[in-house]
Amino acid sequence: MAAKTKNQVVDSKKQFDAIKKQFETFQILNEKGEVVNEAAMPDLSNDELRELMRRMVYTRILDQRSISLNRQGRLGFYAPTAGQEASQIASHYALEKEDFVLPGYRDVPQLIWHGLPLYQAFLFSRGHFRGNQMPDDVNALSPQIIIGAQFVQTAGVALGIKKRGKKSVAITYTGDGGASQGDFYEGINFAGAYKAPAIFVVQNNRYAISTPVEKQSAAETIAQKAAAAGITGVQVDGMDPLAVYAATREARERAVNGDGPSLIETLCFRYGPHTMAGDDPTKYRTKEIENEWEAKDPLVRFRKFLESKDLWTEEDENKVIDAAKEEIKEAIKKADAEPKQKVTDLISNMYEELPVNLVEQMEIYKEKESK
Ligand SMILES: Cc1ncc(C[n+]2csc(CCOP(=O)(O)OP(=O)(O)O)c2C)c(N)n1
Repeated sequence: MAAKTKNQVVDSKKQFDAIKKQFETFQILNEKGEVVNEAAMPDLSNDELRELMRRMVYTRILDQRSISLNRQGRLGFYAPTAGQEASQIASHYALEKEDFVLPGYRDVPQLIWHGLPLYQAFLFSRGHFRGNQMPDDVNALSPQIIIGAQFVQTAGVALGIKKRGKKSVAITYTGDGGASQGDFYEGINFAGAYKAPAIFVVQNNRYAISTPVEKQSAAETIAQKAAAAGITGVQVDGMDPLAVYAATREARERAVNGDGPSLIETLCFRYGPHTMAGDDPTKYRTKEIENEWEAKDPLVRFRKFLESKDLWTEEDENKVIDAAKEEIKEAIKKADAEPKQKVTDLISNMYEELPVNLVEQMEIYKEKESK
């Protein structure tokens, strides 16, 4: 009897090819600052476009000054942001004031643009409790240090927003390394199941400290992980501010319209080290890779685009740079003037009602601090 040929159960190649087609990188502005996707152009006025540029230039200067202040010993923990301005600032620009921001440790710029005073951001860097106290009108949590934890928290905050019937969203940020954590999967899955109004942003800057993204996952994109959670996923050119803005704005609309959460992967690069604690990027990436990414720079690209529309000049840019430097100088002075943190501050800021053992310790420290 002739052997019967069996049908293949799964055609893996076909499956992967289909997935790949669904998660192609979304772009509006190419590296030369030319619009390559007119149909997707976001609805931003000339003033709004200029404001987006202002914020990105300011943030680049803040990064340069923060690195320098850190080297002078005037700041503590600092994770550089240059190269990620489009991913950070343009995504935040698509939000509304009432939206809730849950940042990672590299996402201090979004907090500042959401309303955290700069001097408090400096205090956060110094590990001072005042840096973690959001003003009442700023819907945000402090930067999360535990990789991925903010994804679970965001699912919860978004569910809370839904239960209160509010038309707002919770947005969170992590890196490509964060997308390997269990919390990432739990967060997107839970938010998907409850159609919670959440936006999950993964800034894929290609390295989790020194580990390249290729070693983190066999999946071709991080965006495609959305499919397993039953939510919308998109991979965006994270050096293109207009693409990041458009994708985030659309995700926000989906969320507030009750159509559930989205996962946005932004392809970007951090030009500096992982943090200022001493890693050396030359140990894990080549100059060629760095040059390749610097050629995609979001500020250069957006500047070219704005200049082509007569919306930006060198004078405009210098004004922003000077104002940023001045504000940073004032903010660091204000941070310096903040009373030193005491042990009793830590204890009293942690609990509304002190547990018995801390009542005792509080007395001991009060006594010590009074001397
Ligand atoms: C749960 C947990 N594991 C390990 C660390 C140590 N750690 C700090 S940053 C980092 C890499 C994160 O990389 P990625 O998520 O890609 O973000 P990026 O720093 O590139 O923005 C690791 C492993 C941590 N903070 N939390």
